[in-house]
Amino acid sequence: MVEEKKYEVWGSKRSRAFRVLWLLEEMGLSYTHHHVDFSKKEHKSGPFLKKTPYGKVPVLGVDGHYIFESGAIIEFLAIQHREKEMAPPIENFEDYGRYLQWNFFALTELEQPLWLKAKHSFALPEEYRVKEIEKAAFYEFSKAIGVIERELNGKEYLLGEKFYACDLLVGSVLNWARGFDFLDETYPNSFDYITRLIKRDAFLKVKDSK
Ligand SMILES: N[C@@H](CCC(=O)N[C@@H](CS)C(=O)NCC(=O)O)C(=O)O
Repeated sequence: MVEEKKYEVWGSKRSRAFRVLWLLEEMGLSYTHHHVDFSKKEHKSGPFLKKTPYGKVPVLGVDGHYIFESGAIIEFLAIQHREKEMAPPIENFEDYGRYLQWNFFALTELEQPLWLKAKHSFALPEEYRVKEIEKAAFYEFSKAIGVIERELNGKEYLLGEKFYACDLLVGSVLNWARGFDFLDETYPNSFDYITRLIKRDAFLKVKDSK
């Protein structure tokens, strides 16, 4: 178990770094946040590429070591600080399995259609963008959100009564979907869920920070 570690997070809160900052706030861990200015290509600069060869955010730093990939960072923090109860105990076969399942589902099934839309709207160089792909992205997202919608029926959180990091990961993707007009009251359980999650103190603390 990690005690009194001082974490550093690189990445704008408008990027996937938000989910890492949100988790650190939920856990009450101290950290330093470094903005990375894409317009100045700071993410492709020498010092930044020493932290991550991929030149993308978020990056978590601790004790001179660096981790990239938001999902890995979230799992790392949740397990290193398991006393914060952001993941079910790993000995709890059923809950820990379902927790991991939703983390992976968030990143591979829910997020990818949104990322596909984003890449073909603004992230890729113009010559690689295929505008028509949005229809396929929406279709794929609809299938994935249907699973979340059914899972949340009569439940506060994905695993029941308790908020875990899988809610944070799924929530951060659903918040993105809301911004893309991919998620509205057509999916009432998911819409209520994300409306609840974005009112959490830790979420608001990051959102309202400078
Ligand atoms: N799978 C990665 C994706 C990281 C990623 O694409 N980050 C974006 C910001 S949200 C980025 O750094 N983009 C800059 C670039 O692609 O050059 C993760 O979840 O951390």
